[in-house]
Amino acid sequence: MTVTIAREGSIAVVTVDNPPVNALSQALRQALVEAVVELDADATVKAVVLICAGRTFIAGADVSEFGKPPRPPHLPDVVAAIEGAKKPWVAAIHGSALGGGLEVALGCAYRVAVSSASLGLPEVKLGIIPGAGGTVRLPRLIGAAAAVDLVTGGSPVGAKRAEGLGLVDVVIDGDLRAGSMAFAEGIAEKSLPQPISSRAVPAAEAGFWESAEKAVAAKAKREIAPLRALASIRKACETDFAEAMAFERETFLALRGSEQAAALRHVFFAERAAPRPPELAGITPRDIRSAAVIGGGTMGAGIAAALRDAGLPVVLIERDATAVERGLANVKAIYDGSVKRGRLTQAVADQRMAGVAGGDDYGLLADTDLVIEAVFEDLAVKRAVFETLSAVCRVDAVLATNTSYLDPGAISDGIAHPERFLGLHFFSPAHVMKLLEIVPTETTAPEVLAASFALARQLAKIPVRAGICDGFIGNRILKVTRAQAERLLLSGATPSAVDAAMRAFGLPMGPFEAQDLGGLDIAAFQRKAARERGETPFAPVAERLCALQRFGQKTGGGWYDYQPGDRAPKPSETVAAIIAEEAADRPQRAWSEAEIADAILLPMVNEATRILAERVALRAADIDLVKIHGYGFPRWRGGPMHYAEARGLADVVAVLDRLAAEGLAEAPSEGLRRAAAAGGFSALER
Ligand code: 3H9
Repeated sequence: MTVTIAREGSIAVVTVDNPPVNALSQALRQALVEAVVELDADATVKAVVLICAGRTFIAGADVSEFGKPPRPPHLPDVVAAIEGAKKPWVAAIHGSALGGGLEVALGCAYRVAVSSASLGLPEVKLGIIPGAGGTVRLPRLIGAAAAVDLVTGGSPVGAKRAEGLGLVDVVIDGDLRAGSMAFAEGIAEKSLPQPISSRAVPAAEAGFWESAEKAVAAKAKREIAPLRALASIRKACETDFAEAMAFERETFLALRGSEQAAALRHVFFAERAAPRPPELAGITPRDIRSAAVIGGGTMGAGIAAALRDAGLPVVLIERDATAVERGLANVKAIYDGSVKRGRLTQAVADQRMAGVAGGDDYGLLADTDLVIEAVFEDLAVKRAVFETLSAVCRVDAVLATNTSYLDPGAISDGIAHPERFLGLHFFSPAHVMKLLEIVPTETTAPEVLAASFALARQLAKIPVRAGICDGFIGNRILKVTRAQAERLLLSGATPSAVDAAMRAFGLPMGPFEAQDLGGLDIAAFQRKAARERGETPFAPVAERLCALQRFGQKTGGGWYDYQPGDRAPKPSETVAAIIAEEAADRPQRAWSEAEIADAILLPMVNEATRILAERVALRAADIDLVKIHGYGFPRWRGGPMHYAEARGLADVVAVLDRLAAEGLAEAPSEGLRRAAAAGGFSALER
């Protein structure tokens, strides 16, 4: 970390250089306070420009320090020192001024920014609230309503919008350093503006806080930080500066130590680590500048849209001209939807669509860098596709299958140059869902694997490496979720009770509602394949529902009944009767919500631990990312593995032992017992 001070005439330039993102470590905080003292004492200096080296302005407090006791100088004091400086400080912003970075900028007398910069207070996304005056100074600068939006939502705004809000004084065109120096010279002789801390608090309209509270609560669901942030802004608008600062700091410190903040921090670092697995360090990825998708169904069209959104030209291959047309129409429907929802302008949608070429001739792929197959889940069909691809594509093209259950090794068996092949498992809808399971085979070359991680970054997806097994990481755990949900039905719980318990835990939907939405036929198809492999999947009730053609919402009934045109699930007498028959000779018991959640989640953790012990997943945090980004596991719970560790693995083992004794779950695996004895899953991450 370095903070350097240069003097150019009467302007001092303080440059912060603390890679990678100029986070406010203790050393940086100290250096900033020292810079204020030094420049206050220098009579030749009339104004100060605070600028950052590297890719961004100060991106916030150093999140890695959050688990430790705070060390002085504390950030509120640093901001107060800058605000109290005798010379005007000008924050010169490029990249992102986030969290503590924006709070430092709010301590400055002025803020200027390049147009590509963004500014925000994302603390709620980390389960905390701003802790250095963000909730107190911001409403004084831009008003209560705008402050509430910015702080409780946590999303940054661009420089232009920030200028409109009064958060940025000037947007600089061209070179930031030169532009901010010129700005500083312009204000150097003026008297200091009134510090934000001593400006009047804005008055809110009658009923403002009540309606804000309703809106924030509805959006935050079970996350605690957004409402606490709102309370802190309200305090700032209703009391004096010092009292509001004390309230903010107290709330910040309390939340910093909360379970939700620990979980969200865990996810924050897991997400940032995901695109750069250490085992691929130093490997140069193959270049991917063009792509093709085989199959224009829902999945293929979604993948094509995802690739286009990342700027790659795409060729969509289908069997014949009619299928090509249908495939292109599927992609177009995605873009039409984006325009309708206001996510894209018509012009951008047209431009994206124009970059998708359709065809039924594999010869179009002779020079394509990446081909992703998304045809029907049938081994013979997929093998035939790759036989053709291996003949027509360049030997260094990356060839990928989007299979979700088949063995990628079997799909690629016999192709020429198998080192270019791997599995890329997208989740539906592929242009929306963040997760990408990357599944190398035994022969996949490291630079092909690296190319897939680079691709994920380009697609703004979260990549997780998965080993080959039935369902890879996510769907293998999903099978356990569903089996446990059925076990509960046979021992006294109802579909509604199970779904309600999982929603209460924080999932957006329970397992039965989710199956009704997605369709029961897909899982039935997979169970059939499993039985053909000699396995005995457990789904006695689901099998009977499928035999009655109750495939879910699309057939007007599944685990629930549905009235035509109404997606609201109604408990079904047919289903209740089937459950009663299947449960006839099993012991029945009452289930509380917490017990239901345990009976589903802890067996999922048990399976996930096997996945880790077998090296199908390399890190416990990867499994958390899979469940959060592919299956709606609540982010603020940190994922199933973090949840289990935070709860205590010894307790997880004890509950599983009890469930196993009642025949309601499998016993804890040897790996889980080992992790519990060692105090964490890192014991299994060799
Ligand atoms: C806060 O400020 C609280 C205050 O109100 C109160 C204080 C009292 N700390 O994302 P990238 C690392 S809360 C530590 O890939 P990009 C990251 O782990 C904070 N490390 O880069 C990664 O490390 P590695 C509010 C951080 O260019 C590397 O930087 N601020 C932090 O795609 C590159 O990250 C935020 O929440 C941090 N704050 O995106 C900002 N931030 O190379 C969070 C990043 O070892 N950060 N790292 O894997 C971001 O949104 C993005 O990192 C940013 C750059 C947009 C800045």
